[in-house]
Amino acid sequence: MASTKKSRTKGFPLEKDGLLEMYRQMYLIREFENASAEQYAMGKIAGFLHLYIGEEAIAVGSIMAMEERDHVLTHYRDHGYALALGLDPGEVMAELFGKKTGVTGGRGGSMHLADASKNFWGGYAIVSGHLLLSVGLGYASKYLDEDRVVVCYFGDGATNAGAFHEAMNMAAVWELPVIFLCENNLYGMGTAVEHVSAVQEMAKKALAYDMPSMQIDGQNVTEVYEKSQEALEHCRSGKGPMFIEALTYRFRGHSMADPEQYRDREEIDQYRAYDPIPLFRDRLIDAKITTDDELEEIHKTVKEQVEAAVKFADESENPDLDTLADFVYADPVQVR
Ligand SMILES: Cc1ncc(C[n+]2csc(CCOP(=O)(O)OP(=O)(O)O)c2C)c(N)n1
Ligand SMILES: [Mg+2]
Repeated sequence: MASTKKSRTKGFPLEKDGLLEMYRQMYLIREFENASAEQYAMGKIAGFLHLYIGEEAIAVGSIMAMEERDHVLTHYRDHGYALALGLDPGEVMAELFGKKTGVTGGRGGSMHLADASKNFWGGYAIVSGHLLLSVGLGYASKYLDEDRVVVCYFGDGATNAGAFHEAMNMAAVWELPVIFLCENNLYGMGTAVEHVSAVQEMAKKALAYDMPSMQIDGQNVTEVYEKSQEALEHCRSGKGPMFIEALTYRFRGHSMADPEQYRDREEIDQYRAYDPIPLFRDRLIDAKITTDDELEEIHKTVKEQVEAAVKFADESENPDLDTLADFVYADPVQVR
C-alpha cells in the first residue's frame, strides 16, 4: 500500500483517492440511515430498524482492507456493511421497504441484507448464531485451499452467548482464517456491558482460546483499516483466527423502537465528540489532503444518491402475493 504522494498522505495509510473514498462511504452510510429513520417514522418501513450511526468507521475501514473474495457475515445492524461492500443504495432501501426490487426481493428487510455475488452472507438476527456460520465458511476456505478470510462482525452482547464460545473454540482448534470482529458499543439493547459481562475488555475473552487479539479505536477509520490489514495478513498466512475488539458507541437507540431510558443525554453527547465522520474530516483538512469545498461536493453527490434511493424504493412494487411461499424451502417441489 505504498503511497506515491508521500508528502500529501503523510501519516495516512492510503493516497488521497482512497481516503476520500473512506470519507464518502461513511457519509453515505450516515445519510442513508438518517433517511431510513425518516422513512420509518413515516411508516414506509415495517418491522425493526437498527441504525449503525456512530459506528460507520468499523465497516468502512475493515471492508476496505479486505479482498473481494473474502467473506462477510454480520448481525442485524447491517446497512453499513452492505453499503461499504458496494450494494446499490436504492436496492438496499427497497429491501427496507419490503419491495420486490430489494436486494433479497423484499423478503429479508433491514435485518437480513445479503448479496452472494459480494460474498456478503447477511444480516442475522439471532445474536451470536452467525459466528458458527463463519466457522463453517472458514473451514471451507481452509479445506478447499481458497485463500479467503472470513470477517464476522458482532456486538459485545454476543460474547456472552454460548455460540460465541463454541465458534471461537472450533476456529482456534482448526486454525481457521476467521476474524472475529467485536464492536463494543457498551450496550446490548438497554443493558450496559458491566451488568452482563464478567470481563469488561472483550479482547480478553480471546485469551481463553489462545487466540491473538487486539483492541482498537473503532472511531478512527484509518486505524481500523490498518489493524484489519494486520489481522487479514495473519489469517491469510495460515496462522489461524484473530479477534478484534473495536471500541465504539451507537448514537441512536438500539432500534427505532427504543425509548432509551437506560442512558442519559450527557453520556450520548460526550461520545458524540468521537463521531468518526467529523474526526476524519478534521484530520484530512488539517493535513491539507482535502478542503471543505471538496468535501461539500461529496456531500452533495451522496445526498442526491440517497434521495434517489428513497424515490426508487418508494416507487418500486411490492412482491406479488402469489410468490408468498417462494424460497421458504430450498426446493418447493420436494416438499409437496
Ligand atoms: C439469541 C438471541 N437472544 C436475544 C436476542 C434479542 N436481542 C436482539 S439484539 C440484542 C442485543 C445484542 O447486543 P450486541 O451484541 O452488543 O449488539 P449491538 O446491538 O449493540 O450492536 C438482543 C439481546 C436475539 N436477537 N437473539
Ligand atoms: Mg453492543
